[in-house]
Amino acid sequence: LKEKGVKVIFVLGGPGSGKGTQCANIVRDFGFTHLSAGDLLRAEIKSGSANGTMIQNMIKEGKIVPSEVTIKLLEKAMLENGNDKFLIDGFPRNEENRAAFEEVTKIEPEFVLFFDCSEEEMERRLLSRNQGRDDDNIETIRKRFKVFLESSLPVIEYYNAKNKVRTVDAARPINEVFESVKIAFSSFDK
Ligand code: UP5
Ligand code: MG
Repeated sequence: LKEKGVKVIFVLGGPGSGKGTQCANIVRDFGFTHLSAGDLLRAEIKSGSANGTMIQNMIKEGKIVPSEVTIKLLEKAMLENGNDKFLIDGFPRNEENRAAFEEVTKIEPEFVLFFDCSEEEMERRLLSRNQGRDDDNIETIRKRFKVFLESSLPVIEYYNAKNKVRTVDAARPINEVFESVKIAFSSFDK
């Protein structure tokens, strides 16, 4: 992947901060391919793979799936796709995810797009999403918030220390958030 000149942007933010919604806009306007780690894991459950039950249980508990599983799915998706620029949404979720991805792929992100949003707003969005996700119930949502604070925010801090984080106030309406997203991408024209 690295030899192919593949470029990666990590799209991070709490559960319900709008990662998937804004990635769809970025794909439309900037020609990236969107890879949601959560979507890839949910597809793996549906496909009836050997890891399916383990993944399903972890998502139900808001826990982070072992990085080897997620990285394999991300690598496969990138290799199967002809594009050379990818939005990786919802990954890496902890320090171990981050280190393993860099170790395996030798790829460092161009930058990290971080959607900053309050828990109250994220909770409201998740409870009204109604797409039948196993983890959109208040018990699991609380667990997801806790894991985000304890394990995922440190990843954002790690990249922040390297000046690689572009933060967007994600608590505003979808089109206003996208205006800020466009500014974050304006220095990445290709
Ligand atoms: N919405 C979006 N933007 C809005 C706005 N500006 N104003 C008002 N409403 C807005 O949006 C959520 C909802 O809010 C939607 O109804 C949308 O219309 C509305 P969405 O764009 O879906 O937000 P997103 O940030 O993508 O929320 P998501 O729930 O997908 O985030 P999570 O990070 O919780 O979920 P993910 O799928 O990434 O992961 C799920 C689980 O998989 C994890 O908890 C974990 O168990 C597992 N996982 C891993 O183990 N490893 C990984 O690497 C990835 C996932
Ligand atoms: Mg999502």
